[in-house]
Amino acid sequence: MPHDRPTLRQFLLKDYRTHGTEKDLVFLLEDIATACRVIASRIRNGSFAGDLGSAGSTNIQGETQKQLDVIANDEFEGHCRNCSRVAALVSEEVEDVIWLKATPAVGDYIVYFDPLDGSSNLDVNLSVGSIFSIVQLTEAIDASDDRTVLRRGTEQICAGYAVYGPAMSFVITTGAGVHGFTNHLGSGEFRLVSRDMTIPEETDEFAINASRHSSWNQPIRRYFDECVAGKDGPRGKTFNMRWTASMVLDIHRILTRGGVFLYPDDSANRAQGGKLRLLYEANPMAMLIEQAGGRATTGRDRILDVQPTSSHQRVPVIFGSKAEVERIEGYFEESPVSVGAQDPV
Ligand code: P6P
Repeated sequence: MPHDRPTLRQFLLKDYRTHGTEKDLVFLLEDIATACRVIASRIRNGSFAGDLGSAGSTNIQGETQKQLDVIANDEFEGHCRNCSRVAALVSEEVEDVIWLKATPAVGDYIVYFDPLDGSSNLDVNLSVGSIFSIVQLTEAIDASDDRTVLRRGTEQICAGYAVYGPAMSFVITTGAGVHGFTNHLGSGEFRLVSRDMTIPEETDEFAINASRHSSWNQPIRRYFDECVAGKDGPRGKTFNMRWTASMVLDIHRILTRGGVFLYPDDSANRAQGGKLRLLYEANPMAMLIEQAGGRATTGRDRILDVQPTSSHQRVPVIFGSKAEVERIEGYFEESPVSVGAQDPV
């Protein structure tokens, strides 16, 4: 029993005393952690409960929803409703903003979440995750106007994710570093295992879906081609590649040992702005990456500075080890192509 390691509540209450994290936020994070534990159990028992496979519906993204996408969404929504300070929810799986209060007040929270990231891995028993972040209102807002949830990533006060893997991880930041917890099966508690997770500035490991090479723009193709050219190429060293088809897992690896994750816009997704969604995928991960000493960019702009224009807006993402991301940003600066525009032929 890892009794010498603080539980999530003990850690957050200490955070409350030292960094002024509000008790309502502590209890909301505990509710989100509980939702993740329930989701983990539904995944592990999915085969027996008939929870695997398609829900027979499509989400706003035009993606076929898995039953567990819907189950995970309902768990997040249900647990966030326990907190009287949550004014609104923005979910990958729900087209409209879910308003929980008719008159949101200063100090209330907006919770953004991707309840099940990488769900295409479920049917083949590969790991998946959940992503969330929280904004606190500094002014009263109009609950009849969905545009009031369109907040820059710099407004997030908290971000985190769960990994449903061989062990269950729960990683969070409240703006004072990134801290990792593991679910202890015996007690059911999340206990601290990684304090102040830090991304090494250099790396020789990248994550990208290389099958999309022919549709990337020039800066991305240049970066990838130089990496795979190995020690005889311009980088003068050998690189390793990973691709898990679940961003949460790739980011957890990067927070643990460094690396760079790229999901650039390409000729197939450029009209939509890219693949990954800004509010509940890119922004939470960007906060975590920066809090751990890494960089998070679209190629030309800091992710956290992007002003959202719609709830399900997509952006190109490049996350990870500072020196590697800066190199890629340099390639964009040297290239006439702008993010979102077609490569010059
Ligand atoms: P592809 C999962 O659907 C996701 O949104 C990310 O978690 C993941 O990195 C990416 O899409 C995988 O995309 O094109 O490789 O299936």
